[in-house]
Amino acid sequence: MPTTRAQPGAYEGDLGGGCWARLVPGFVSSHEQVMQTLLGTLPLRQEPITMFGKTHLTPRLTSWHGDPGCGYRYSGRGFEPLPWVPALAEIRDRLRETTGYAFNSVLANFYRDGTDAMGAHADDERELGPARDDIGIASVSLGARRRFLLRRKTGGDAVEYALGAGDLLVMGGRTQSEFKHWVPRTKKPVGPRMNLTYRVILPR
Ligand SMILES: O=C(O)CCC(=O)C(=O)O
Repeated sequence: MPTTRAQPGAYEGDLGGGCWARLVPGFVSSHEQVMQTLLGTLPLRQEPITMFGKTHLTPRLTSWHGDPGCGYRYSGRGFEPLPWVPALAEIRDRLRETTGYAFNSVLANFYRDGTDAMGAHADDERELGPARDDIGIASVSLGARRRFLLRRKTGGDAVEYALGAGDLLVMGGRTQSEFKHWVPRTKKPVGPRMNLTYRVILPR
């Protein structure tokens, strides 16, 4: 699959058509320590999800946190958030300042090794905001680097990042409407990685 590698270093990526992604390398400097704290705190587990009429367990561990009422539906299931824990709230506050988005929820994904993955999808559910044409997602990756690909729903080349080690990728504007993203499985030996995607959930 053809890919375009994202530039290293802080990077303002205009993807065209009101879509953009911005990479901030090493946003969380003590990323291994934060990951260990979160591993000891979050009730991470494999969730059953239903896709194309079949129910299976997610190939990664997850935990959903946020303000009360920030419920979220995906893959045919509704999730009510667990309360914030200090390490997640601390990063949320820095992200609010850095990006200007009023994040009120976060999904933690833990990839134990290269067999854990995330399939191609867009975070384009109706409850995400702050606006239909500006869905703000801040994705913070702790631990090992994994490939993260971003490609237009209509096809074409993918933009590829190697996200880990405290990197932050902010996606905004119409990116979720126009692009899909995914973290593929790998046969290469890779260490554990945790990804935190901060989101803005609109009130119901
Ligand atoms: O692990 C990642 O980098 C991607 C996570 C993701 O796509 C999501 O939570 O929607």
